[in-house]
Order: sequence, then structure tokens, then C-alpha cells
Amino acid sequence: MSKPPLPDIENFIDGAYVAGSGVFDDVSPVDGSSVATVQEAGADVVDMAVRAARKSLEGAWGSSSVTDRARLLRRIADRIEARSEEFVAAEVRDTGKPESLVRDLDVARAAMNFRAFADTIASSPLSSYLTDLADGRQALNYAVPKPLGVVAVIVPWNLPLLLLTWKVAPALACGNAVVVKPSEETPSSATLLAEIIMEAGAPAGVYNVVHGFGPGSAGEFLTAHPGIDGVTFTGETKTGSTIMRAAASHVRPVSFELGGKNAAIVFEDANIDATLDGLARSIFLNTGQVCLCTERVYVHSSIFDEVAAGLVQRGQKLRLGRPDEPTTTTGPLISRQHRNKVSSYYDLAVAEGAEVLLGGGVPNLGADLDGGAWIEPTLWAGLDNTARVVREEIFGPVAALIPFDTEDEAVRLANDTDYGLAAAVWTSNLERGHRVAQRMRVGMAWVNTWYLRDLRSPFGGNGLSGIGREGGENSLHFYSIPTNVCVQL
Ligand code: NAD
Ligand code: 6OD
Repeated sequence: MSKPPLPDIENFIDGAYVAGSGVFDDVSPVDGSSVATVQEAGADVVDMAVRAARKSLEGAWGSSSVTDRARLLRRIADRIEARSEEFVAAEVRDTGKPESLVRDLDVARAAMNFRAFADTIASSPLSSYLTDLADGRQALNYAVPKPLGVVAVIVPWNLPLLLLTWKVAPALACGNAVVVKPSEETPSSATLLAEIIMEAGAPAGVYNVVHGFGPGSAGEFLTAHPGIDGVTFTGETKTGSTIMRAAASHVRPVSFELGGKNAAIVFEDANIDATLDGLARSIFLNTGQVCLCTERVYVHSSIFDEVAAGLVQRGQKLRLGRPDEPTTTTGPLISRQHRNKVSSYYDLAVAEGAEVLLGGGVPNLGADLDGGAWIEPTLWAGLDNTARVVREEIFGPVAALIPFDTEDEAVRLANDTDYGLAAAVWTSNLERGHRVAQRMRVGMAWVNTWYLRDLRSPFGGNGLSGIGREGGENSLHFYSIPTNVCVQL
């Protein structure tokens, strides 16, 4: 019997599917099979998307009320939940993640993102000032937020739906129209979201999707397009620099969530079991492909051996396997290309003098999965902050363990990086926890936990890790621009 044809994933513009000028394959990292074809948007298709977005702002959407938009966001959240298994299937097909992880993290957060920003926009205050003039009269100043306009939303492959909705929800809450470019590795969930957003009642042109790559493809065409009013981007630092140059030509604002080389500090008084569980999660979640993942672990020398042994034990319990097997804890990396990068760091670590405590190679999972992008969870000791593998972002299930003796030394080592995204401090002395967390040169510092989120709090990075903050009111500041009205009374 012949195989059924692969799904064909199209661009979505002005409420309709649109073919591209070329086609590329969506490849499963589980076994290397093609799971879909994707229609690549050329410059003409990207232009069509930007124009459709602009047109929607000139229609009813441009004068929509906050109440209507908050209602729309809640309907979108409801529909994501109603069709959650379709999102699970789409995300698993593209990424090979364990189904349970997609269900509990990616899809749950997508609905939560829309609800959180419905709440934020509905309760967002207007700032106003009563101005006392020299002659005794007064003036009332108040700032009315307006949509930024047409927002280019460019997102990566590691948490495709979560990171997309983290940006689309506040952008729509503020009344913008978006042109979304998902990663070429993960085109499915952004396209399914288009259906949901239309079903929920958004006007055509408010949410558009273009597919393709970065340079010389949809990503570059979109960021260079004169019709966009801002770019919100999550991805690699060097891509951020390129996009910044493109945005500069028309002086457009950018919001960037970029790479990281995040540290954990484990003090001698930490609750060892809870710390080891939290640390293991922070190193290995999503096969280490979360920008917040810990890749450097600084451990007080008095407990170094105990922590190393406990982490190895937890790493040994991870089960690599197919997404639908209930025992699977860990999926593949996103692609063979990314595995080549991670594995080259595994080789480099050995060349730089690492003692390999766990893993260090490519696993043999049987012929069925030979074509996939599998990698072993890995831990190193014996390195210091001068090693390239301790300085450069790897974005895989790997961390280097490095001893320290004093609090000042731990802070100095953790801050010795050009990145500045996240850090975690593990201690039972809360006074020390607050003190050290505040000394971290990062956007987010956790104490005795990791990746615990309140969507109202600021999220973003310092240094090479980003520009700006999103989350709650911070997002509203990026996705809207105020017009100040001054009335002399
Ligand atoms: P990437 O930068 O290669 O790609 C991200 C997106 O940008 C993709 O859609 C890609 O097609 C597009 N792109 C690439 N070049 C472009 C160009 N010249 N112009 C316009 N668009 C372009 O990143 P990735 O490999 O998909 O994701 C992994 C990286 O993302 C890691 O560095 C990780 O740390 C980072 N990340 C950061 C955060 C955060 O919140 N700080 C979150 C997730 C991922
Ligand atoms: O949880 C979030 O809101 C968020 N932006 C997570 C980013 C994870 C990076 O991979």
C-alpha cells in the first residue's frame, strides 16, 4: 500500500492559506524521517503578509476596545485547550519531545499566555499627571497607549508554541497585527494557531504566518521590510545582532530574548536532595534546549563529590526514547545539525581537560532511531572558567561542575560571562539566598527553584542575553506606544 501524502504546511495570510515560492522538508529528529512539507515564503509572500497586517489595522481591529481584545484572548485560550491534543501532536511531530512534556509545559503555557495577557491588558492603568503651572492654573497630562503597529514575531524551535504565544498574546492584547515567522524546524504549531485565532473571531490579517529560514529567506525579508513597526525576537545572540542591523535601517524598536550560559551556585548548607532534583531538571529539561538551562554549576568544595555523585545518579535515570512511550523523559536534540554542534563541544571538553562524569557521546538506541538527533546527557568536572565549553552556549543536556570556597568567589565565577540571562542559588540560608541572587548580573535569579514563572514578572536578559524585558506590564510597554494628551484646565 502506498503511504499517505505528507501534510503540506502553508503560509497563512489575511485569513487564508498561501503557497510559497519553494518547498522544504520538516524532518523529525526522532528518526530523521520527513513528516511534512513546508511552503517557503519568498519576498513577495512576506510583502503580502505585511500588507495584510497593515490593512487589518486600518479596519475594525484598529479601533477595537481593550474589553473586546481581552475577550478574544480568552476565547483563544479556551480553544487551545479544546484542541490541545492537536497542538501536542503538532509539537511532537516537529520536535520529538516527550508527549507529557509538551502537554504539561508547551501547550498548557500557550493557553496560560493568552489568559495572562487578557488579565494584564484589562487591568492596565493609564498614567496621568496633574501639572501645577506657575500662574496657579493646572493641566492634566494623560498618556493613551496605542498599538505599535505591524509587529514581526520571530521565534526559535526549542519551545515553539510557548515562545510564540508569549509574544503574540501581548501583541494582540495591545491591538497590533502580527507577521509571525516560526523556526524552519518547527512550522506546525504556529500554523495550527492561525486556525484557532480565526475561529476565536480575530479579523483576517491580524495574525499572519510566513515560513522559511533566516538569511536570504522569510526571516530576512520580514526584518528588512519597511512596512513593519517593530521586531520581537527570541533566538541566538548572533541572529539578534543581524536583526538589529536590519531594524536599524528604519529605526524600529526591538525586543530580544537571546542566548545564555546560566550558572547555578550550590552552597554547603543546601538541602541536598531537593537541590539535586532541581539542578537535574535545570540541566536536562527538554534535552537542555531551554535558554534558561544551567550549563555551569558552582559547588562548594565541601560537598562537591556528593553533588557530583547525586547528579550523575539522576542523569543515569533519564530515559531517552520515542515521544509516545510513557517512560521517556528525554527526547532528541532538534536536528542532526544541532547535534553536530553539541557533539563538537563534547569533543572539545575532553580536549580542554574535562573529566567526563556522565555520558559524553551519541547513544545507540537501535536501528529505528539511528537517523535521529540523539545525544547523551553529559556532566563534566575538571574544567575552569577559561575553558571554551564553560564560556560558550552549548544548548544541550550538559553542564560543567566547578568547585568554589567562598561566597565572593562563587559570585565572581557565576558573573564571569558575557551572557546574563538566568541564575539559580541553592542554599537553606534564605538571607544568603536573597543576597547572592541580587548580586547575579542576570535578568532572572531563582532561589531554591528554577524556571518557576509568574507571567507578570519581568523576563529577559542582560549583556549578550537580550534587550528589554517582556512579561506583564513590561510586554505592554514594548507592544504599545503612548500618545500623551495635555489639557490646560
Ligand atoms: P536562531 O537564532 O538560529 O533562530 C531563531 C529564529 O530566527 C528562527 O525562526 C530563524 O529562522 C530566524 N532567523 C535566523 N536568522 C535570521 C535572520 N538573519 N533574519 C531573520 N530571522 C532569522 O535560534 P534557534 O537555533 O532557533 O534557537 C536557539 C537559540 O535561541 C539559543 O541560543 C537559545 O538560547 C535562544 N533562546 C533564547 C530564549 C530567551 O528567552 N532568552 C528562549 C529560547 C531560545
Ligand atoms: O517562560 C517564558 O515565558 C519564556 N520566555 C521562556 C523562555 C525559555 C527559553 O528557552
